[in-house]
Amino acid sequence: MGTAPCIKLYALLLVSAVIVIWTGVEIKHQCLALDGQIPNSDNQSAQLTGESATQDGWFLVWNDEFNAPDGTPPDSSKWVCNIGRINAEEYDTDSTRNCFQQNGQLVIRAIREDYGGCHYTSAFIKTRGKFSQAYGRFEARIKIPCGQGLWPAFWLAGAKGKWPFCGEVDIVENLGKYPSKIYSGIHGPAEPYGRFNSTYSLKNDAIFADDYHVYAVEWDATQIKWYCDGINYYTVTKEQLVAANNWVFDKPFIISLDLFVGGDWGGSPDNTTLFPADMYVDYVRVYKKN
Ligand SMILES: [Ca+2]
Repeated sequence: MGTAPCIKLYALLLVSAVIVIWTGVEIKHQCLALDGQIPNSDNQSAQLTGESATQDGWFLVWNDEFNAPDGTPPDSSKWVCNIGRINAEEYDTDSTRNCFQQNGQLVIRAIREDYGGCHYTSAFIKTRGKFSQAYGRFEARIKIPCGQGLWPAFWLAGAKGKWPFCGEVDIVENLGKYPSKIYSGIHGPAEPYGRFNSTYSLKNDAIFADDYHVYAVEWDATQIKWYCDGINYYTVTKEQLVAANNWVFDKPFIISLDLFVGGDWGGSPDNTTLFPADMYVDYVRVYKKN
């Protein structure tokens, strides 16, 4: 074999190796289709008694472990469903096709279907009129979906007043087209689309949708701190927000969970987006300090 064919062979091998590696990376970042199986939440919702009901001085005051029988809707003593086209492109329903409990978790399911003048249905539940609290640790263990046009969120809103004057704390939001990044922050009177926000990524840019993660805020009279799996990745202080005329965080807030579809921020789904798309919520827990 002469030198030139040998170089060609090496070049071919190199190109093949690059293609194999590149394909592997692509597969890693692909949003996988549901195989019809709803995952098990790994039973992180054990009995919350004694020691397990406290952590780092926080006492459990409200929770939903979503352990009701498979197929049941969210507990109406804790949640209300927002119905209609609220925010993005989907029609939110109170149907158990879009929101139900299974395998010890809440499933919020976005479906591609024509309904109520929209091309998608999904669900948006909140604790309005059922539960609100000022300050505390608000946490949820969630497996979000991914895919262009999906917009899952776990967030708090001031129980009274009009947005943005009521205030908003976005514990976690994700745009499905950026599956390795979550968004967190606040909105207030001076910052409807404000500058008090942050993003967070996992090690090696892992996809959030690949696993359950614990998303939380710890909020008191002086600051709000954001956590993912126990890591504090963002903090805003009352001092900063007062200076920016944005501190409206001394009053009760309600909890929201939703899976929006489309909208100005993340754009519409496209032919790569897989439906149905599921957001799995193992639990929501709220703690208070003594
Ligand atoms: Ca659970």
